[in-house]
Amino acid sequence: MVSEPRQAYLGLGGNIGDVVEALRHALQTLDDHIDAEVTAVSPVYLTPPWGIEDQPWFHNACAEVKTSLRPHELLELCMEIEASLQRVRDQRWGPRTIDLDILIYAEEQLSSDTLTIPHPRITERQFVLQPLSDIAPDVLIKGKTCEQWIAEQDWPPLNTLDLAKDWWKAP
Ligand code: A4P
Ligand code: MG
Repeated sequence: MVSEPRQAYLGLGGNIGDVVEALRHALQTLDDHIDAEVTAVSPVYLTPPWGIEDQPWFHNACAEVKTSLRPHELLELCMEIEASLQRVRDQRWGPRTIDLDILIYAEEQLSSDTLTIPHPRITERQFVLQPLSDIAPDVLIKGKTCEQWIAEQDWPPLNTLDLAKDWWKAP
């Protein structure tokens, strides 16, 4: 644990089973953790599969988290949540019930065997840039905002699910 809470951004997605329910579970578990608070969540986007195209479309969202967990502790928590949602790792970029990626952790830049921050593929991915721009419009990634990265691409617009603003919270 670090003493002062830091601001982190997470990317969440999945394409097997009831993904909205899995996203809710993941976000509530994070928020219930004593050392983490979910402070903003994007809408849920329907996104075409990236990497391996022959698989169902994904649901994706991004979340802002204030946390006193260090980056590797936050990764451990994310992996525990994935495990609790029966995430099976068999194929890189393949179908999954849930995937939690740490996109940004404060000003941190680190690269170890298990963790690279900022996440190395943010700027190539509409399914990350679009929801991230909703909750972090001013955050710079490699010197540009998400909107600026999106404007450089020729991506068709994405649809969101028609959910309440606080869709992830328990009713
Ligand atoms: N790892 C390193 N850095 C990080 C980080 N910043 N955050 C390591 C999280 N994990 C990080 O991940 C493999 C390892 O990456 C972890 O053990 C961790 O130590 P994984 O989740 O087991 O495998 P993966 O997700 O299949 O691989 P990878 O490379 O993380 O894939 P991505 O980048 O997560 O992409 N299409 C759409 N539309 N929406 C999606 O959400 N997701 C993927 C997966 C592919 N296509 C998609 C989507
Ligand atoms: Mg991943």
